[in-house]
Amino acid sequence: MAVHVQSTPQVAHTPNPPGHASSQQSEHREAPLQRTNCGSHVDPKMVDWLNSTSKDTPLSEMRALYARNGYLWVKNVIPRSDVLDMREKYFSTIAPTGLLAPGTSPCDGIFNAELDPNLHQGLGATPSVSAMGTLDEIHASKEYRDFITHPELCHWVRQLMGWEKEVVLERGLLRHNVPGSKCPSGIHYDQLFLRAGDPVFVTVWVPVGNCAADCGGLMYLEKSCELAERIEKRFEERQNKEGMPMEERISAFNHHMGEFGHLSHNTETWAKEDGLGKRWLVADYEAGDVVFHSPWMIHSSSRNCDDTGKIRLSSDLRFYEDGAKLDERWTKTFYNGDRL
Ligand SMILES: O=C(O)CCC(=O)C(=O)O
Ligand SMILES: [Fe+2]
Repeated sequence: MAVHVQSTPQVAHTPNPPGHASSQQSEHREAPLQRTNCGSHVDPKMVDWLNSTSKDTPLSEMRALYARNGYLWVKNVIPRSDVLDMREKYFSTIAPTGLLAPGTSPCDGIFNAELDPNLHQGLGATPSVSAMGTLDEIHASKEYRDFITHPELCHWVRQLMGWEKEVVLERGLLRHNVPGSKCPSGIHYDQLFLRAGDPVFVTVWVPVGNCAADCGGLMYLEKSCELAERIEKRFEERQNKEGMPMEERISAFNHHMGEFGHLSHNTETWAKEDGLGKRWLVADYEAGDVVFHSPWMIHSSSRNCDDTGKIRLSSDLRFYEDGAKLDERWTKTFYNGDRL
């Protein structure tokens, strides 16, 4: 068993007020400045905390929260040691590319400050050519295959969604984000990338290691599912008008879309102009947490500003109910060049 030295934040179970989505806590902590690719930071008035839910919350309440908010962030779903084993596996496999600070342990995942962060991006951005084979290897590894079918994850998906049997898409992704590099994930909702299937899946975003709000994790646009559905309808109308071939329609990279298939990389301007002035919700995630989010929930990542050099690592997985119309393109293990 690996030795894990990631420290647990002092307030382990309620890092964000209100720590429980339905709790009565009134103390309010200022959200930290969120740095992105555009401007120095997002207007603090547009940033607030994501609410976490403890796993002993009644299921009916959790389902209601998921339906109302488009996400459910649950604490302590996966044993912390299983998550940190995955972190160690990832960084020890990628260490020969020189990513890690000399003398540091793979589980800590500390970036080598001598390197140019923008040349050492992970998936979602532009990984270096030297890392590509390694990323393929990690995604195909037994450890990662076991991780995406973790019994706790599958149990929670079945329970939350009320499904008898779930199917996990083989194309799960591990994404690292080094301090100082551009944000890997622009603004999007996941259905954009899985248009060949019905919008009935659930995404599970798993921080693989602690990830404080200034460490480049996901931020969610509050109550944004209806907005995303309207945006997708507009895309469909334009595609119909043009008579766009099906193969292009299902692509998140067709000519209606922005860079990398995203709606925008300008978090503040987009939220103000297209996002109806909604706020970005951020979080101090911990190893063991998971966030379930809807195919329509709008989200993006922020810049990793961790001053200890900690690399953000996360995994995102998608589950459908057995028998649902799923996006077949995502049923194969990720490899560089799969163009999805
Ligand atoms: O981790 C990221 O940067 C992106 C993840 C994501 O978009 C998702 O989980 O749907
Ligand atoms: Fe996403």
